Amino acid sequence: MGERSVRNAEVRGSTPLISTKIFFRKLSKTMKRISEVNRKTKETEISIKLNLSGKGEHEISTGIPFFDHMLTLFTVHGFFDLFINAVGDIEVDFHHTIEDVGLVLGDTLDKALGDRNGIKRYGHAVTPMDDALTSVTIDLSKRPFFVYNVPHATVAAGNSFTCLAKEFFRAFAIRGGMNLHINVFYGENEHHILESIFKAAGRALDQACFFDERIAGVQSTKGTF
Ligand SMILES: [Mn+2]
Repeated sequence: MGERSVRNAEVRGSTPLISTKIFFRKLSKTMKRISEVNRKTKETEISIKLNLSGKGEHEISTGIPFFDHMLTLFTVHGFFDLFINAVGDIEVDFHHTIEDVGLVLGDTLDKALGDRNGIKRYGHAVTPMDDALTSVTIDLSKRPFFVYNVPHATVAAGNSFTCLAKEFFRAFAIRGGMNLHINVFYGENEHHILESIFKAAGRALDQACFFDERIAGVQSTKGTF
């Protein structure tokens, strides 16, 4: 039943087959949740577009190939569509660019989520990658908190990235208004550990952003986040 027939039914004074409130709740489940944020500082210039109801399509360029690889895993396993163009002072080191992508992605997420009505709010995923096993738990409560329990890898990735990933996720959690717990149970290869983290993060966030038709308003006994 379309919006017009709902309206027509109301105009005619008859009882519509579907209430306007329910109709708009149904509409909100199918509409695209898209946002765009651009940010320029003396250290980085970043442009991000995000569609939370996507298909895993991506175009990611940060100037840091390993980071692009991780963000691609996050996008594909979270079924987001993500466009990132980041130009940063990577001649200094990767820190500014990685942290700032986290900040802007957090802002983009917050914007795409809007009032956060009707979403499950919580998401949890446990994801293996060869020798590594990671759990990521998310609460999109607008109460930012960040826990990062990641063991020191004995086999490092090309450039050690575990500390930089921490900066990315901390910035993402704070600006995205989420409680984010990353717990790596075990793993020895840093590349595998990080893959399991980014995949689990995508899967957990997909779950937390998912609409549940039983939820009216926000999923909180307070009635607000
Ligand atoms: Mn890989």
